[in-house]
Amino acid sequence: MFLKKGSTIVVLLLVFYQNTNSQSVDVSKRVDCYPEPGASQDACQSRGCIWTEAPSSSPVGTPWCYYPTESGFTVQSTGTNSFVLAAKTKNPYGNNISPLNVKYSSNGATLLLTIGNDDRYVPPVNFPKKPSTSTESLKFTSGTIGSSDVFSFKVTRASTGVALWDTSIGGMQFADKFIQIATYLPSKNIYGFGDHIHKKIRHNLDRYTTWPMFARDIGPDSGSALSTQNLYGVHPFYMCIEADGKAHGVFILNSNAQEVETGPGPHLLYRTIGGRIDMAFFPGPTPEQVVNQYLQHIGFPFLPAYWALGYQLCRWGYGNLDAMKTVISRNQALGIPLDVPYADIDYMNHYEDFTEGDNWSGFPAYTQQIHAQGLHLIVIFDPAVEVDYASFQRGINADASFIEWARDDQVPHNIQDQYPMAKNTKIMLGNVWPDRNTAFPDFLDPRNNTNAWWAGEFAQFHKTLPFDGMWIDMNEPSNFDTGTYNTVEEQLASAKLSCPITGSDSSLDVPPYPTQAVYQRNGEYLFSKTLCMLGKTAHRTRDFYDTKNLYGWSEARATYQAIPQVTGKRSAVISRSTFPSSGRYGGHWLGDNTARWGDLQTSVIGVMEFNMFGVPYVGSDICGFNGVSNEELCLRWHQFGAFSPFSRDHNSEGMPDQDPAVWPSVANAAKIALTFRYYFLPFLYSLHYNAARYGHTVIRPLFFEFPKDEETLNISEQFLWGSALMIAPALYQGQTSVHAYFPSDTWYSLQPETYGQKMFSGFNDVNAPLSSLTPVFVRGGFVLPRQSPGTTTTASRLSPFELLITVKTNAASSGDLYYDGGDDLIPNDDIEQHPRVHWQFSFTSSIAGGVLTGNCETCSTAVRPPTLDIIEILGYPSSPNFNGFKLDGSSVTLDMTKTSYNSANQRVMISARNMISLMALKKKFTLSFTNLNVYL
Ligand code: MIG
Repeated sequence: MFLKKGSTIVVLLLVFYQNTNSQSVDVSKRVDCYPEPGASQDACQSRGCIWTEAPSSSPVGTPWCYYPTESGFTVQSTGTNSFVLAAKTKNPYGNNISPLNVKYSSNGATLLLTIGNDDRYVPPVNFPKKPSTSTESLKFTSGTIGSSDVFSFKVTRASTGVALWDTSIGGMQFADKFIQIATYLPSKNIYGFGDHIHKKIRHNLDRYTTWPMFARDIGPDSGSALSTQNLYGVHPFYMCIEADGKAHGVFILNSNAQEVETGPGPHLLYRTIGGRIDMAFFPGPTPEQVVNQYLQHIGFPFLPAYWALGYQLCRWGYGNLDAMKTVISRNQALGIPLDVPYADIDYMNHYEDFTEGDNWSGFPAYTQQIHAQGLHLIVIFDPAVEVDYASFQRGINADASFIEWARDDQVPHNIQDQYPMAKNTKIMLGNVWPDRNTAFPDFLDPRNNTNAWWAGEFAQFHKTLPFDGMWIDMNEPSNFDTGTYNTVEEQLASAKLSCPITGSDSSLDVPPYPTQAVYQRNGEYLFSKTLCMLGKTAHRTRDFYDTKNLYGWSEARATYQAIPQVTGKRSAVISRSTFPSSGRYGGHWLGDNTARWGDLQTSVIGVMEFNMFGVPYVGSDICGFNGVSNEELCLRWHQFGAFSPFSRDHNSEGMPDQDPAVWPSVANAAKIALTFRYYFLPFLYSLHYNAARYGHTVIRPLFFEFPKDEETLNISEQFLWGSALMIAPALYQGQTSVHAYFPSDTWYSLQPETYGQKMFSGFNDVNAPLSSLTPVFVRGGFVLPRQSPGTTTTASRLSPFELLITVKTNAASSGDLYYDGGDDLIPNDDIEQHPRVHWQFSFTSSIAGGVLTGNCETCSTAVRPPTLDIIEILGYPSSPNFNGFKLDGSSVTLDMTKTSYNSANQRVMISARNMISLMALKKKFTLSFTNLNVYL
């Protein structure tokens, strides 16, 4: 008690010290004033900032040059929920905009805040912004910093008074190309921001770390201790768990190059180089509710076709169709569940979209063949099209837009004029996979010409090759070897796309502060490996500088929206670049990882993070993409990958084969893990339905379900399917057991060796055999639907349904089952109108017996689900009387060859052919039974 009081005094003294002496800010609370290289005392002070060397005991990355706390804007006038600010502090990267508007409002329980005037660029993303609900509310209050007149604000949780944001740390800036805002945070439990490689799911706020967010064709680097590189997509969203376990989320809508610096204050500093700051604060109070509120705002994920939940086998470098056939059939021959063969760019004619190469002449016939087996085909498409063939000509004819130069005198005619189809256009030509130059479709064209042409290309090609899903790659967008120029002569001398780095045309390509995305890559620019920022998009209405991060998002949308006229069936689009709300249109693979253990470990975190980002259909390249994989790694990766919503083995060109059939041990482990997956697909599909219909996650970190258990807050190598199934994969070389954490609750093992056993709470070492099932556990209190697995989802979904009921003492068990046509379209994404059955189950038991009830929440007679034939109960303490089962009051005759009670592991198995109809007409059922040793 005494000690506590003492430390409070110390804190108060520090605050006092700061307020009275603006010349020094504690090393943990500094807002960096010189984020680019080359800081010096003079340069720092000429920015109006403070220079204090940090002692070596300071947190890693402590800035020596930092803003005075009392820096930012003052209030010029105050309106209703709004302020007009005036610049007070100097901005090192241009003049601060003054007057500057700040407005806030609420949308249900979500608090919205905009900083920036109406003439500023706003990303054209069209979010649904459904009002959220919560048991909690947030409050906005404004104030001034210290004894100054500098504006600051707080967003507080009304119930506890905890400040989620408190900008009195200072340092706010708002120039045309340099905007920043900093805030204290209520705790160091910060999750999200993407996409990056995180070695732990929780950020490390004991040090200063800057994470650039700028979509780029850069593969994940899990090999170094810390790699802060931005990857393919941009997700300015984070979640925070407060000291009492309550969660909130914050989203900043901005599509410019941007970055976030987290620090030990705890605090964060957000910077962007364009647009404005459009924030949404989500009150939770549970982590799942935070994601739910976020998804109400940005949009719910798409529902993948059922087949897309099957195992997928891919590689780059098949060389020809026969190579592909060989790999697919050798895995099928081993009985490995397999739904989706893939073709990478190899299948194209000279890497031209919508064409087939000479070595692939039998591809359409093969596609018919795999369809006949109940399999589905996904093929790759790149966004950039060569400017000398039919697809491009049709685009020109259709008046589709492509990313353009701003003016004709910027066009390098030496390149342009080689192409009759592009000659009289301003289209910015690049170089990607095709032999000759390419154009980049402008999917933001508001006239829809581009998207209509794009859909038409798919539709036409589909008539030749009846693929089922679309894999869209290179959409950061990636361009090879983008160069630089100072003069027009230099530009004309280059055979490649080059961008201006001097002169008035360079203002977008070489802005005053290009973010760490540039500084951390020596010699690079914003345009490196992509197009020039001065390009025009959205049919000449916007700068590529502003919209670049939306490229993959807009391509995913165009591709998703093409599906009805292409396959005419529900499908799956997999996109490399993503942005908030990409999940509405497709899934994501985590990009070009490497066949290393570290990459397997970070994959677990990546899958959890993309679920927070509203892209639940996600997975890593199983066995590793770059580099040579090996038997043990590939085996463990399959044991984990079988539990990723998107489950695909993928390999780079030139690497030795790594499909399961290469090694008998991998084939065996993959078969076991995938067979388990296929058994539980009805549960996984129901989770995806709940994501699509209500805005939920599919995969959850442990802290989502147990946020008050501090131990869970940094568990990075275990995860849950929904609330009920916990997976603790082996992720290290030579590992034979997993030191797994079991939050205080009832957990049953589903591993065959310990099946049905209750697990102790806390850390347990669980066996992780190479030759058996991944450590997987089910939580008490749930009802999970499943179906006896076939080797395709097409076959599996015809099996009778089963329920796995897990008992939790003194509590009911509940769960749900979603079933529909599996691959029928959902017109206008209106899932409410979609023909389906959605059952809610509840199981209660007492010493006397048990009762299972089913209620069909939404029931369409157009859907004909198989019957429910098998019920398994784990943790049932006494034997049911198998002669006394009643379904809606009538006796049920059980199949006694498949019905049993095992008292050793308290497991009940109940089976009867066609036991319970799940058809719409039923609407509800009650199955009840008494226990044997009870005499009433
Ligand atoms: O420049 O299509 O991330 O999955 O195999 C590489 C070839 C292009 C990158 C993708 C990868 C794919 C590869 N692509």
